[in-house]
Amino acid sequence: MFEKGVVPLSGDRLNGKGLRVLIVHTRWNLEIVQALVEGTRSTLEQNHVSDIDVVDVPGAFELPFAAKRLIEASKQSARPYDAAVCIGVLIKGSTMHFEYICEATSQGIMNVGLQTGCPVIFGVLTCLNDEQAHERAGIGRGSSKGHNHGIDWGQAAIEMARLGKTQN
Ligand code: INI
Repeated sequence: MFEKGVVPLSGDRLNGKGLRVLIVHTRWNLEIVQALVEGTRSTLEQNHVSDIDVVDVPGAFELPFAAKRLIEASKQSARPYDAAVCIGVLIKGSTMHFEYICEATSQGIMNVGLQTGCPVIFGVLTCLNDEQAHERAGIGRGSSKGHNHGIDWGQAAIEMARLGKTQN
């Protein structure tokens, strides 16, 4: 049977021991964003990542800039970040410029990863309405609470951080 979504990893590929991870999140749509940050953070912790920094910015448009600055600054320290997760929620209808922000944010986040060499996870929900956004953060108000995508982003951060480390 077809199962939608990513096939989860298990075993050592999900072992985050010794990794340092940055979470940058927006204050736009904060109730939903907080659930996603918690999903990401608890997944990292459950998989033995003990060094996690959490920084907030106003909106999704600011995520790439902040991630790039913080990743670059960490390279001057004894422990550079091994991965970053950018988290935000864009809801169509809340703004006329939804499409522009989605485009700029997704391209920006991809570029930060490629330019810095630090894997950056795209933790931005782009939703048609509030209901979809709540469900994708695991806080749906209908019969199903949905699935918290922060869990997937935490796992992706560990997988990609480990990939980065084995290539060096
Ligand atoms: N930022 C978001 O993170 N989510 C949104 O839904 C949103 N809407 O709807 O406008 C949003 N806008 C703000 C934008 O990201 C910037 O913070 C702002 O334009 C200042 O640069």
